[in-house]
Amino acid sequence: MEEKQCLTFAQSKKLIRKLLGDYRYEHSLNVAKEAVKLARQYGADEEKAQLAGVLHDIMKDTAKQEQLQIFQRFGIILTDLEKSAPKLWHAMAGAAYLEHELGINDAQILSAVRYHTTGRAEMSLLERIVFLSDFISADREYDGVQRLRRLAYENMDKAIVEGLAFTIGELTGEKLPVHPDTFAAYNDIVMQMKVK
Ligand code: DGI
Ligand code: FE
Ligand code: FE
Repeated sequence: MEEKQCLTFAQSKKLIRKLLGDYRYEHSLNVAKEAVKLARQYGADEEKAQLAGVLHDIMKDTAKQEQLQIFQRFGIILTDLEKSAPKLWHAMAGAAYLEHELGINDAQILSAVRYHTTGRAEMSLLERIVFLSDFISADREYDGVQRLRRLAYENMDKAIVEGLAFTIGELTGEKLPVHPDTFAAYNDIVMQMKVK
């Protein structure tokens, strides 16, 4: 069956304007902009990158209780680790909301939203673009962001692995659980770089 996207960029913007606060709305526009640039650099579909970018945090400002209701409504079972880490929920809830509430059936866009926080092993080009755009968008201000922005356009996988290492370092520093997909993403890229 022909894939249909169901939403234009303009419609997506309007939609997230209602669902997100000012800060998160601006962040989403910045991620969309960065995703288009990365898509151009690495030969991905710029329109899909823009849509996935603008929609990636669609559930970020939604109450935890409502996110849990989304999981329940669509039969999504959380692991114990996921239950204990509410910051991971918006990615899973976002993909489910896009698919089931908005009727978006583009599997590439759905999985780019689904895995934008943790990453996973063998990420697709679109998944990697959204993951990285989220890390280097214009509103990000952490130490080393300039270097990571440069690296993102030179070697996407090196930049992603830097991002993952940073996140894993932060999480372990605070003794927070690291999702298996985060480790899998990290191990996958590191091992591929060693083989090369
Ligand atoms: O939604 P954003 O703030 O734009 O960015 P994001 O979706 O990457 O979320 C980042 C947050 O998610 C940050 O507080 C760290 C957390 N996070 C990322 N990977 C993991 C994680 N938290 C846990 N517990 N485990 C992870 O593997
Ligand atoms: Fe997010
Ligand atoms: Fe984000």
